[in-house]
Amino acid sequence: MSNKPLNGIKIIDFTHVQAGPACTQMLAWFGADVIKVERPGAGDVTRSQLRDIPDVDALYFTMLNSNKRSLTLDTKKPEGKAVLEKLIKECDVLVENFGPGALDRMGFTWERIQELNPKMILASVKGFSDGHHYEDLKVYENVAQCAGGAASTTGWWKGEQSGPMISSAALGDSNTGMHLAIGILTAYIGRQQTGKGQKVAVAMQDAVLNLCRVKMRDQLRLDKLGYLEEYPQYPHETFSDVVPRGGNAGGGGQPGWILKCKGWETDPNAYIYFTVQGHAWAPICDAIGKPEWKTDPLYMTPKARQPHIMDIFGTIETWLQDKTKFEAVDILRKFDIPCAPVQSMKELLNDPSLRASGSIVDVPHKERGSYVTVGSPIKFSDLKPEITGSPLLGEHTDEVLAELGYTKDQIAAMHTANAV
Ligand code: CAO
Repeated sequence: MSNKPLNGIKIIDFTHVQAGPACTQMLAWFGADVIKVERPGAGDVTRSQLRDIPDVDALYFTMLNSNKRSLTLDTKKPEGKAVLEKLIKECDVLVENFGPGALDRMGFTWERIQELNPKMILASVKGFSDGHHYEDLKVYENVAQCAGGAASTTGWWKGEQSGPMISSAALGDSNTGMHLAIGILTAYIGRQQTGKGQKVAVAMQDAVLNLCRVKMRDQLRLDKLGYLEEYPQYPHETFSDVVPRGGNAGGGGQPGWILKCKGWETDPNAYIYFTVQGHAWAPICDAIGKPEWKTDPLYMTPKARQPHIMDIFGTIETWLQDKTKFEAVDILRKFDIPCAPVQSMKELLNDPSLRASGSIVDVPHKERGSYVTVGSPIKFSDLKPEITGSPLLGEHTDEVLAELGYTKDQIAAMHTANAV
């Protein structure tokens, strides 16, 4: 394998489920040696969750753990603890996302870790930050979306479907992992200056809130003004004192909505997202065959359009009714209108551009043959991440123990201690 920028960085990957594994997987793609420490017998719970093939690692696991090595250790037993101690002495980073206090209960407090290796960077994901009044809570994705402000500001504000809504994007899990990766690399660069490690923590609530900062912006504006002019409630409905849910509204300075295209009656994704950029009004009128709107005072300015923006979207939908989402985008792109088809997972899986860019890749796997996964969304001019298959449970136990100096007999004894 060719040289990668993170070659030489050794990471103990004491993570499970999604938030931690997404972080360490990305660091592994960029060259770090990521050793996943797993409980003997079962390993990361995602190995067996939502399986599509009996007795084979689930896609939930394979898609979050590529490019890693797997070491099985019972870190509650003395033999396992001893190996973990050796690893801590030899590695640069320990990443974990256990429930609050689990690492301390195992005997690996921050003080102990520093004693073993003052250069160690300890990186943690928790639901809430240290000292937070909910710091003791265990947290999964949707819990974080609720705690971090995403759920209260997503969804419909009236009608049968109203109520807080969860996004399918992993704002709590993978997003927190990405924040943690930035923290780890920052601490690593810091260590080059100081020679010392440090503790890096990202709370899922904070990572969600960080992505919701424009909604906090809206709360502050609402507090001052009493209304939010870009929300669909404006100007015909009343605002309460909290940011309302805006359905599919643009959310920024330009109105937008999801519009039906040809076939929407049977295809759940026959829609496009359409954005009305203020300065692109003339091309929009030309594109949808309404040139007279360019000079009509009821349509000429964003302010004039806002009171009947939903009717304008209705007219655009009429224009769309004989066009598929792809045909529509092909027309609108010629007019420089920001828009996109609503893409299904099936369409994304088969998208030749995503394959060509490496954003979707096929990787070999010892038991599956191969599996499709989402590749690196970060592209470099001098680095092409090669995505390799996820490890089988304990696949690299002997190899890692040997690297730590264990003899064949000691490794055999470890297998006996690991036996469940
Ligand atoms: N050997 C022995 N014991 C091990 C082990 C190993 N190799 N690996 C883990 N364990 C033990 C831990 O020591 C801990 O034991 P105790 O609770 O007795 O101290 C236990 O396994 C793991 O506990 P947990 O609290 O992490 O696991 P859980 O399934 O009850 O909770 C989760 C899962 C995700 C809710 C919790 O880990 C959590 O809140 N993590 C922080 C936030 C987070 O990352 N959430 C997102 C997960 S991605 O969706």
